[in-house]
Amino acid sequence: MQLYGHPFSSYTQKALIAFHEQDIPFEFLNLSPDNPDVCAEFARRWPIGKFPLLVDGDRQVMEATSIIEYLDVHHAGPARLIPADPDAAVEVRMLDRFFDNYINGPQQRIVYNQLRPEADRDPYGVNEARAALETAYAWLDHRMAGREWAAGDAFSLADCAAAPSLFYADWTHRIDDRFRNVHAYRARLLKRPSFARCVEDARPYRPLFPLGAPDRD
Ligand SMILES: N[C@@H](CCC(=O)N[C@@H](CS)C(=O)NCC(=O)O)C(=O)O
Repeated sequence: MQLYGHPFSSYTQKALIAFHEQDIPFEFLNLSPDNPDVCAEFARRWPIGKFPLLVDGDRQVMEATSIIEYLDVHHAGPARLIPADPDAAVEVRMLDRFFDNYINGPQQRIVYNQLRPEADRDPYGVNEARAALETAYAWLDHRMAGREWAAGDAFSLADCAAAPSLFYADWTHRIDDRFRNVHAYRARLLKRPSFARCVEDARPYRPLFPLGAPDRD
């Protein structure tokens, strides 16, 4: 299998966590400007241009969640990232949507705004995104009281989504200290070997963070 992505990209990391969790062999195709052929092939395969993208023989899977679902169906080891029980799986998928839509969504809006030319920036939209993050942090703090992982008792797809989302969201819009359950959960995710490996592999790219990477994590 081949995974197109970039080590510093949150959604690439989300998919990489699943590969590392299950120890699934794959080739990583880095979408770096240093690899124009890889970038051209990716653009040909997926004109929408969002990564990661998985290629497995004739099969092509886009969207990080769908990649993890695909790995779980075709390549998973004994530890499933989507529970076999359909009702437990609903909960996992629901939390996966929460992290993508309500944590990573607003955090990406703030970061992408920063990449625009100054005259085209949207302070109103940034304020909305910051308010949305505050609401999401408060909801998550309540949700994580007494929980180790986001859904059920085991590490799942939802935690794959949570790890890079919370990692970058805290850089973009600091998680207030009063959200102790969120901080503890983020710290647990950072210690998880599958995600710790992503963070280490991405460390050289920190100067690329448009808002300036903080000197921690
Ligand atoms: N819905 C997509 C989102 C992927 C996404 O936003 N990827 C970012 C990198 S983290 C990207 O492709 N950015 C490049 C661009 O927007 O041109 C998924 O879940 O995989």
